[in-house]
Amino acid sequence: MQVATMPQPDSSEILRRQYAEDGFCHLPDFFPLDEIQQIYDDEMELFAYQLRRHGIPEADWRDPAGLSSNLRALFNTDMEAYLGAARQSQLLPSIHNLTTSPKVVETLRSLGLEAPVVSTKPVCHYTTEALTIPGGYNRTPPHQDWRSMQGSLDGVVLWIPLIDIDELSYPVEIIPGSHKLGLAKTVPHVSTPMVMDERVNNDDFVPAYPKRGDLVILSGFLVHRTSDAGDERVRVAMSLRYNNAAEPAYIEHAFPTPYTYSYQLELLFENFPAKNQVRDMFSALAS
Ligand SMILES: O=C(O)CCC(=O)C(=O)O
Ligand SMILES: [Fe+2]
Repeated sequence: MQVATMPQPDSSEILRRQYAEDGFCHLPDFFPLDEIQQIYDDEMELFAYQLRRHGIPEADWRDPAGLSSNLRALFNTDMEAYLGAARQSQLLPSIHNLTTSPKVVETLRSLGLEAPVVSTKPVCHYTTEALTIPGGYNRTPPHQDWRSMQGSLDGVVLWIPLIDIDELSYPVEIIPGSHKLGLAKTVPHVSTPMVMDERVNNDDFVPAYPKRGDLVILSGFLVHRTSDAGDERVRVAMSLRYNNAAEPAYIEHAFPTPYTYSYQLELLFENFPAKNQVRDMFSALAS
């Protein structure tokens, strides 16, 4: 006798429904560890170039204490150099490869982003109290990323730890289901507009503890923040943002963006580069 069975949803359908319900998902072991390690090493190499320039002894950056002492040493010696290295890390090919990797793009599609497009540059996070820029903020207050992205309604943030996250590594805290609030009310904050809305309670935040290789996906509307719970170790993570070019409201608004990108017309350093510097560089290349 034939038994009628309901068609079973496949795993990407289950994921999509879960994501639609919760506003986030945590995908364990999503990335090969060597890809994550490569990104981590590439980032640390940038800080190392600046440490070497200053003659600061380098510690082993794969050791949490070494990582912390390298970054703090540079931060305390030359904040411009620290910020330059941190900024430069946004432009690493290894990060851009991961941003556009087929598995990531496929996963975005499975969450309903029919035509995924990158919203803005990746953001690299180096989080610990000692690396707070004076007058700045090293963590994020409760916020929704859609307010800064202002792209498609189904825009997402991928949050990717480069180290294992535990209770004391400034975990990201989220409010499951808060994406359904839509755009929440905010007040100004030095870091990013802070959600201050009667529908959002402090007690509703829950921390996420993804490990290296895991992927956490957040709806642009999910309310989240950085936990205060951290120690002297540096928490290294990055976030990637995407929109869906096929989303009707985004099309209707002609693919707007709040991000501005421009450049300064004046030379940054007077008399640089001198003629011989360019010639010497190419001579060295030819030798
Ligand atoms: O890394 C964090 O603590 C928060 C990052 C975040 O909210 C973001 O990148 O949008
Ligand atoms: Fe965020």
